[in-house]
Amino acid sequence: MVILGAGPAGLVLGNLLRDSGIDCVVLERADREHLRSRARAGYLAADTVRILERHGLADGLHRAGRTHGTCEFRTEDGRFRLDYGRLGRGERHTVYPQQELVTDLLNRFVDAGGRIRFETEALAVHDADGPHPTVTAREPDGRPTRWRGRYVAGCDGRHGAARRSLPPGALRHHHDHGATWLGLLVQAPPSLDAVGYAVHRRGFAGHMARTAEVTRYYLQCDRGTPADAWPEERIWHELDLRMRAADHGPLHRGPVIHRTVVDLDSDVVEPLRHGALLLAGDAASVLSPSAAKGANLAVLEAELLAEALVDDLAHGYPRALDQYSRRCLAHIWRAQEFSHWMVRLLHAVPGPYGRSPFEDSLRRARLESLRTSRTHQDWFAENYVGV
Ligand code: RFL
Repeated sequence: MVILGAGPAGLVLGNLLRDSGIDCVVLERADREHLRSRARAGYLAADTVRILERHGLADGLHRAGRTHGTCEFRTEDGRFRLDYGRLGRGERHTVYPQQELVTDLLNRFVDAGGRIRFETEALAVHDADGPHPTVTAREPDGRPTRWRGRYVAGCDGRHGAARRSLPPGALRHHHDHGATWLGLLVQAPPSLDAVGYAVHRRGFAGHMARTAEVTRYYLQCDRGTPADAWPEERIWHELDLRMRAADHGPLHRGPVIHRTVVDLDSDVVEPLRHGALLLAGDAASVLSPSAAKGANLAVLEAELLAEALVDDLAHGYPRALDQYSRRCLAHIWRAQEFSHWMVRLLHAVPGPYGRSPFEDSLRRARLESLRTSRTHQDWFAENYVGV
């Protein structure tokens, strides 16, 4: 079994297969240090935590993660809080930075004798329509190599070799939400004890705790803005205005330690299985980060895929593998639907004729419904924490 990519999807899959005695190798383009420091997600759903617990992969997040169950919306009409941990199914997030989770998964895999090749870039998957697929790769010294396995798991993200190797018939749904975020990691404690979503005429701003010393902020910016375009002064000025710091309290400032620009788009590959090539995580579908679902789906899909592969390879039952794509797509489209709803709740995206007062009024009505309707709040909570 060859696994492409050592993100949450590839490493959960690798650990579960190894624990079941299935021989596998993980090919990872980056070096170990890069994996340990790549900051992305932070909010793990209750289902994700249960999956990690079930397989003995949750020690780190139990030690250092913090549960979280409140979000705050700030709008021109004031602010309101939703204790989503008490709404819907009564479930909370666990805040645990993705790079910590990846480090835990990697350590556990390597300690158990798992094989991983760092700085080895997969180039293409070949012969996926037969029983002997291969992967061509480039070793750290530039040498080409070829890897064989009964199956290849494409867990190498949206720009990886798995997607490039899909047969012409594969369907790729793509939706551009039109909005762009400047994502910032700031060396400062969180400014509020809630996830903060600010809807403002100047654009969206978001606040998400990461650790006691590091906080993530997002600022909507124009498409094409380079990550380093805004000086720190401008960043804090915009955050103060959009988060309405003058009304609701100052933000804790600190140096910006990381910047990234994210165009909000979504896509889904259908199906997730193409013969011996199976997709999971971002390689299968990408969600806008507005609803914090990507890493959670990656873990869920990795568990479903591991179970199906063990059924097939260890017990000779191919049924779960045949159903893998259909089962994942049901979760993926639910998550896509909710994150699409979140994008429209939080942003004014100028259309071809500029800003639409009609859309602005719809968004205001949506927020008002969320503020006042318990039914709407329960629906929100269930979708916000669930995968
Ligand atoms: P990953 O984590 O991208 O890992 C893929 C791995 O594959 C390697 N790779 C290759 N290896 C070999 N050969 C090749 N040709 C290769 N090409 C790539 C890469 O080096 C990498 O190590 O994919 P995976 O495992 O599917 O996990 C997906 C998640 O990382 C992603 O969905 C989330 O980070 C999305 N996301 C969030 N998800 C959440 O659930 N909660 C959040 O709070 C959250 N916040 C975020 C996010 C994504 C963000 N960005 C940067 C888009 C915040 C941001 C800013």
